[in-house]
Amino acid sequence: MSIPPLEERARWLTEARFGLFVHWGLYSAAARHEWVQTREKATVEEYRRYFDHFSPDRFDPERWASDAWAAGMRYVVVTTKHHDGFCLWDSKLTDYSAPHTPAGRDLLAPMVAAFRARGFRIGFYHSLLDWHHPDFTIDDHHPLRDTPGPGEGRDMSRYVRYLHGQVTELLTGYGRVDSMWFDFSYPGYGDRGKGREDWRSEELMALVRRLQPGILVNDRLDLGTGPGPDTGDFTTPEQVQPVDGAGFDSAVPWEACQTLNGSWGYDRDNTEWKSPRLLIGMLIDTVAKGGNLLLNVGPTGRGAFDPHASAILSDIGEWMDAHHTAIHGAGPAEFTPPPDCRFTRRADRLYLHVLAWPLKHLHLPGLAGRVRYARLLHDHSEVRIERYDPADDFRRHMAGLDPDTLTLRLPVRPPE
Ligand code: FUL
Repeated sequence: MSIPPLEERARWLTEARFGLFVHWGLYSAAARHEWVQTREKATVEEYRRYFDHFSPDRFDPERWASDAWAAGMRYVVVTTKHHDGFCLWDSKLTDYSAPHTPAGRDLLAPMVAAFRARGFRIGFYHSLLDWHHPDFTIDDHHPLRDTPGPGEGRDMSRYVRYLHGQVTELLTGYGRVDSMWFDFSYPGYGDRGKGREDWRSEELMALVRRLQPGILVNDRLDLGTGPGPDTGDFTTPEQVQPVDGAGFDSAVPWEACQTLNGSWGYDRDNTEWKSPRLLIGMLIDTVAKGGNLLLNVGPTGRGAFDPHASAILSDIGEWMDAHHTAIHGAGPAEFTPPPDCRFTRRADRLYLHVLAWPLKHLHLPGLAGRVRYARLLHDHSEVRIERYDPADDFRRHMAGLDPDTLTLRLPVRPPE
């Protein structure tokens, strides 16, 4: 089957603009960050206690999906397997999976079903690393290298067969998968010798393309990005708002991923929650620069969203309810915004996002004569356009404006 052009495959992604990232696995029970196994140098045996006690009795994927939908998210990317090697689905290639914990069942299938039923596009995060697999080579800069284990004698090629086999299971057992989110190769690291990450990335990419010709693949197989099928389809800046769309290949979509509090997995005592206002600002900034925002929630070991996370999603949802037309299906505009503002654009509508309320007047260079009507988006109240008598150069001169500049007279009270 032939692979549709990137532009066509990526249309849903750039239309959606906003997605939910879910990091959920055994580390959610430890509740101390998804890297807890390596941070605390736990051996496979020590870490197994989370496997033995993984009993997510509050797991309610319909609720996850409805909360995320209400927040304005339109796609989901879920950790099928994180670096700890634990599989949320019923893999035939290992017993280190949800059905073999007290959970007793495949947890990926109900998630996919719930999100798909709501209208979400489905993405699978899949770690290339595996701290559980006996043949995975723990690289030489990894804290786990000091833990007792087979060490020598590990056979990476066996692990790679396992990796490719699991990817095959994921891309044949759950219907259409819209994006594959591999994590991660470290460019150039292999040159240091020991611990070479050789995923047989080219073959893996070809396998994914063959199994799901319409899929999007991220950039973490280290094959570069570009519009061709042999490379990644989108880039994934992590925990950073890129300066602008530049620096990335403009033919390739990008998706910034961000946490709510610095940790991807549930981290009980981490209180560094970003405010809804900040996150909405990040979403706006991202769309204004032509990208997507993939915002993460780390559900608890019981399978519920942390109340802080739910409250944040609900606040974002309130904003999205009134402003989603400036986000969904929107993208960058060709005008330079004034300080503390961003433009997004959708067809002939220009959206001006005012991140800090200005002093009554807002001057928009290059827009004089190009705007028919202006209003606040949340309640459609008119925003007055200052009409200068072309003969009256005096006021213009007083404000230091050039004739190309459009001036809006903003209400004193910002929208709440
Ligand atoms: C990183 C991982 O190491 C983190 O745990 C997380 O999954 C993030 C999205 O990608 O590279």
